[in-house]
Amino acid sequence: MNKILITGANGQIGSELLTHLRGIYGEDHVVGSDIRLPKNKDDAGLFEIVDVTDAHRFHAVAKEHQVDTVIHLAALLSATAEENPMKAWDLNMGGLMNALEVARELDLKFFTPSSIGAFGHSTPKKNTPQDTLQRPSTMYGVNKVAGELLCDYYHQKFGVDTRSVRFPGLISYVTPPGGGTTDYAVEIYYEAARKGSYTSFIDEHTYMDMMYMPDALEAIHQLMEANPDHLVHRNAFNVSAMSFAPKGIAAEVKKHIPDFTIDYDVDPVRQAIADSWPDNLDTSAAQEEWGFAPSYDLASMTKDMLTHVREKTTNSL
Ligand code: VAH
Repeated sequence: MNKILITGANGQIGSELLTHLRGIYGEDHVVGSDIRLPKNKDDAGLFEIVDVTDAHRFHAVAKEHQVDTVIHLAALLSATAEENPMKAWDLNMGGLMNALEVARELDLKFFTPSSIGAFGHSTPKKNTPQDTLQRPSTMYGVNKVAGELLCDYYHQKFGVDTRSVRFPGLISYVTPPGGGTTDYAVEIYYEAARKGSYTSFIDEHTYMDMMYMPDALEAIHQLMEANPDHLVHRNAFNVSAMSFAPKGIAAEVKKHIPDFTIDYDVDPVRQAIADSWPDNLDTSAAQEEWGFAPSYDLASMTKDMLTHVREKTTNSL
């Protein structure tokens, strides 16, 4: 990669990926884009307003900046997509098709994330294989499976260098997620720091795969720089760093905030989504084909998250 266009650059992944890749490739080698400028306009760097459902604008911006890579992140997440499935289809699939067409027309490398949401009730829940049944029961999951198949199609049919990972729940302190089923695992840190307690919308015993954002950002960089000759798979690799349930992350928070308490007010919509997802993934293909190796586990992530969230909470007082 030399010149990169990121869509959805104001989002949970995009806002941090912009900084991460600019630190590697240089400020002027990474163009951010989203449907509006970022809040901190002054230090936004190269940034364009792009609605990914506008194919002409999307193509024009990629051509004008002479990028060699598109990292397409603009999408609605699982819970929001379930509330508004038609809007999710239009944005998640219409935007993806436009992104793939731009990559084909301009001969660009291409990345877009899939998700553990691409699996369903009939998928083996434990040690979920790289190649297995994918019959999701959510619009988000349908979008992700269709997206994986489209990305493989554009590679096989048109030779586009498409690569993707199935992200687990991503946890970060920079930009809060929006509309995700795994968002509880971010909220718990903020609520623990603010008021010493948290009410979880996911049942205490529900396991889901998770990863700290620094590991997710480096996974994108590593995969995109991997030798294509070593890739047996492309769209999309299972990646995860840990698997826990709300009771597990709560116990880890209590090690830092002994009086912390958690209770439960389960949201049936997001609980149903979580119940359809795996407990933990087999990530051996990503390890073997491009050296995936996350650095953070639940203990080290919790220590780092609470340090930064406490700083943000104190500064915002
Ligand atoms: C969501 N955070 O909850 C996203 C992600 C695996 C979860 O896809 O929708």
